[in-house]
Amino acid sequence: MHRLTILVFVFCLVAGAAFAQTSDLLITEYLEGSGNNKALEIFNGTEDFIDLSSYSIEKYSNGSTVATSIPLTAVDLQPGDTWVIVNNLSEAALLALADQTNANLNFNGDDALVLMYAGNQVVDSFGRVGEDPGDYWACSEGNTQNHTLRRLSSICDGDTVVDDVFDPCLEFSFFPIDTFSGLGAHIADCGAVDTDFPTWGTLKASFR
Ligand SMILES: [Ca+2]
Ligand SMILES: [Ca+2]
Ligand SMILES: [Ca+2]
Ligand SMILES: [Ca+2]
Repeated sequence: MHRLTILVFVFCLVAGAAFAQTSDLLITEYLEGSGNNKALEIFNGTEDFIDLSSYSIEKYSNGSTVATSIPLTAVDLQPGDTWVIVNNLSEAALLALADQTNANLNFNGDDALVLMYAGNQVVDSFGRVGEDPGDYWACSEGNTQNHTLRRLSSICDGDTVVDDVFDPCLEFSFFPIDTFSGLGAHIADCGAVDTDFPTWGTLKASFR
């Protein structure tokens, strides 16, 4: 390769790596509020636009292993942007924050939720599919009923194992019932994580 071509090539690789954040879409907020107040926030922490039409939320109620599917709207979600899905019977203040409403988004604390790609590839999950925990999954900080749970900024990869033990304290912080203020934005502190690009070592080796 010409020297300049190589320089441009290297620059693009480094720039790509620097902007790479999460590995795919993430569930970054879970709101199980009063009445019909229910919401999920999905975050695009990658460097690419993502067409949401290939994704769905699969809801497994009360320990069931059979899902109700909630397709996401066919839009291209920008890098760094969020998509907020709200139950259509939620109160007006919550509906005002919705990018999409859906009547099937009606979990109440003991229901597992899976973010799925192309109907069969698990991208992220919340709760434990196949387990009815009683009323909710709990840990030292709180539980999954009548709370808002926000994904920790340190989480950069989805929970793709849908049926292992679910400890919400490991990846979420807890807020009081009907906390809406975090919906519509998310910070991911993931640095330049990316395995798709060569390291400096492999780059140097390719110049020899
Ligand atoms: Ca509730
Ligand atoms: Ca339930
Ligand atoms: Ca899991
Ligand atoms: Ca948020």
